[in-house]
Amino acid sequence: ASAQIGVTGLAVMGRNLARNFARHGYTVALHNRTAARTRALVEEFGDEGAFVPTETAEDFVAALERPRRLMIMVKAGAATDAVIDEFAPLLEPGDMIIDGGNAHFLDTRRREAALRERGIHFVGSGVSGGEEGALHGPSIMPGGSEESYAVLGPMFEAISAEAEGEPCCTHIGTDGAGHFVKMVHNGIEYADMQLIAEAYDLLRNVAGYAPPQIAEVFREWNKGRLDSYLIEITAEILAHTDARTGKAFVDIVRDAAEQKGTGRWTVQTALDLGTPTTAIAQATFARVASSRSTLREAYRALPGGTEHPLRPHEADRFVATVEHALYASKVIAYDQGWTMIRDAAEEYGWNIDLADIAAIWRGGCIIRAAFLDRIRAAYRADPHLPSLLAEPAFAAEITQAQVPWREVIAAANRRAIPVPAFSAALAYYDTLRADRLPAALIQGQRDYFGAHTYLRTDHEGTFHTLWAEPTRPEVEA
Ligand code: 2AM
Repeated sequence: ASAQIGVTGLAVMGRNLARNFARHGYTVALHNRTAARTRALVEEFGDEGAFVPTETAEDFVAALERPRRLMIMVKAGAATDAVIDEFAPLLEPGDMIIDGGNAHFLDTRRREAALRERGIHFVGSGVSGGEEGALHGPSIMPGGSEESYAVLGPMFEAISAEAEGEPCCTHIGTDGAGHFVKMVHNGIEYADMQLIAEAYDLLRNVAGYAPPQIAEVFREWNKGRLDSYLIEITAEILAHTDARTGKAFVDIVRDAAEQKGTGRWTVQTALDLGTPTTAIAQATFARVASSRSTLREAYRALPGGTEHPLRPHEADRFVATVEHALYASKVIAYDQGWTMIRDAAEEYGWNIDLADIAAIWRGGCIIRAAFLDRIRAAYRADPHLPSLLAEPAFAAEITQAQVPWREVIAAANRRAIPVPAFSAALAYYDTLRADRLPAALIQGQRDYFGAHTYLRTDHEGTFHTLWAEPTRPEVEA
């Protein structure tokens, strides 16, 4: 028993994580359902560190130092349960199973509770950054017990990405907190991608820019407050020319966006928690809608906007306008994500440090961005900040963005360019800042047809109006 960690499930994510541990000096036990993968890893990368290849579950478990640390890197869902069922009987109290897959946090809560009864720590851990991240440093979001983090934390922090010398890994909270936060990360990622895509669409079809010009705009933006991995790769994608046709790459790709489902989970969960994550929801629906070819065909010939693209001098001014709108919408989308994490922390009793979430997303993961430093600072200064917009610097930027933000959405509407995420972000802002909302009328409608009662602005108590009576008298319910 010499391995500090074992990895089972040696597809590309598992393989790269195993190599990452080994490259950091850990002895790594290897296991895979199909032993050929285990052998291939050792053959190809065996000189990178200390690997202990094993073929049977028993040998794998026997290779692990106590308390055993066994990391599962298989497909989320039934495969994860199957692997847990295979290994749990071979483990002892104090041992740890880490699930580094993209599990649903409710599955993680269930598995954690079941294994806790047997004295086994189950650590559902978000791992972000894809294949490259897994090998060179992901952002790691472990849930599970404090005791498990005391052992696993240093190992995860060693292999995680770094941002300004700090590891992109922290103990998120108990049971499913890690997988929850990973899910929200992906939801925010959907929103950020959609916002960037809408900004591109505006530059293309309102400003009339060609893809290489837009690439240049994104490159410039990447030097400022929008500095982020997603903006950076967007510039590269837009600058890419298809070798086959000589056309802009973006013009030869089918415009039907796919998804693996974490965005959908985020939206479903947001509804359950009562969190209005509208930008994430619109981003998810935008992907879904783009893929509905029959519906798109049915709508295709219907009328849209009438206005022409801007003239060149107007177009150049429009670029800065879009930057404001993109930035403001992005702040709202992230604020919605953080609100969702706060809501879940309350619902599930997780003690989540909201500043730490920003800190560990600064490196390794897809939404890594300079702007996360500011989110961290905001929550460091006030852990109970009710919203990012309650922080003066963010409020000032949003104030500054008012005119351009609205202008961009209006310009899009007039030209029939869909901007669902920009619009959702602005509507969210206007909803929350409104002095009075038409929700009052909704309450009236509910009371009218369903006697659902209402509260008054001027008196305590619950009331119902007898709508069927000619004088509409009010009664206390
Ligand atoms: P395989 O190489 O034997 O297919 C990603 O699919 C990884 O998870 C692969 O390493 C795969 O093993 C493993 N995997 C998928 N389903 C599994 C299951 N039900 N039991 C064990 N490993 C599984």
